[in-house]
Amino acid sequence: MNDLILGAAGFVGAYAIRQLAGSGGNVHATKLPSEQLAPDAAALCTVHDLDLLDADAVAALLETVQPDRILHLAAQSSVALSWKMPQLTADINIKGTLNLLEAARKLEKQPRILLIGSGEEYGPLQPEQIPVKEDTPLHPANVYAATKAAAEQLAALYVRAYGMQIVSVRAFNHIGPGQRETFVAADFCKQAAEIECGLHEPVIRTGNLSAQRDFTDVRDIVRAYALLMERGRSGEVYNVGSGTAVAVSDILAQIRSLCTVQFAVETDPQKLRPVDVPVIAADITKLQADTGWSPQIPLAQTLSDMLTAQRRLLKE
Ligand code: A2R
Repeated sequence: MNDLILGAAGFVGAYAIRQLAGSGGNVHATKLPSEQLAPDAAALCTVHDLDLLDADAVAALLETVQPDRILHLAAQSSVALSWKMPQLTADINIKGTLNLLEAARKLEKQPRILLIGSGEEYGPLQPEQIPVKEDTPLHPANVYAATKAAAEQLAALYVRAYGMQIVSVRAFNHIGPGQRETFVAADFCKQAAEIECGLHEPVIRTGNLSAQRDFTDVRDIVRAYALLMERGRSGEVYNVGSGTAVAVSDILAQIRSLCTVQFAVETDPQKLRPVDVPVIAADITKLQADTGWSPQIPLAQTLSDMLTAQRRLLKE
């Protein structure tokens, strides 16, 4: 079994390599030329440089690797950056996906593709729509979400038009050690670790603390991806999340209880978004019915692992 992971140098990539290599697959992974894979993950796979915006290079790589399955993680994945760089976000998330679909369509042996979208695609939800089911209409409320919805529509079209084997995911917030601080839990853990070390005044700066999100450990997320690559139904969309909404203020409270020093909290207007969605939580009935998956790592464990990883980074 040849597995190809696109965008493997990102946060999820290293975890996905470990997951797929661990289940016996022959794993190929791509990264941008400027990126590095985590050394332990790189040792488990064949690494290729690939810019998804280079359509010829995407086609050539797929011809060489002849993948049985493709996990498409490559993206501009930050909502905040998507407001600042909308064209770049659209290029990578839409045109990049189209380059993949076109290259895969032309292969003699069709690979199965797992396309990773986002719970952000749903946009603002009424209380009665939560937890949100996959058949809920999409009303993306930021540039990132709109590009992910567009990529998913293109994939659905390629399934109908060309009979391709594509399973789509709407992933909800995933967190864990190694995540960049453009994401809220990682940001808080980094600030807390810096305060503990005396590198930072004892104040954590936050955006909107009342937002509620569906947080899942990245190690549980990649386990769900592996199961969907195996058992997901082509042409279907699956929510991947915990099924429970947690307020960002609760994440901060849990980090406070793990932190060895006291800190104050201040709102940083830079961290507020032009449009924010108050509550997001996934209905994961379909994922559970088709794969048997359920999350196993408690939030407290994830946050403790993230804070430990940040403390270790600061000591290096
Ligand atoms: O933006 P960078 O330099 O960190 O690189 C990201 C990479 N990437 C690309 N790869 C190939 N060709 C491109 N033109 C291109 N532009 C960006 O994709 C990064 O290494 C990777 C995506 O990783 P993250 O941004 O860390 O996302 P994460 O958290 O691993 O999420 C994976 C997927 C994404 O599709 C998200 O939108 C979704 O899960 O939630």
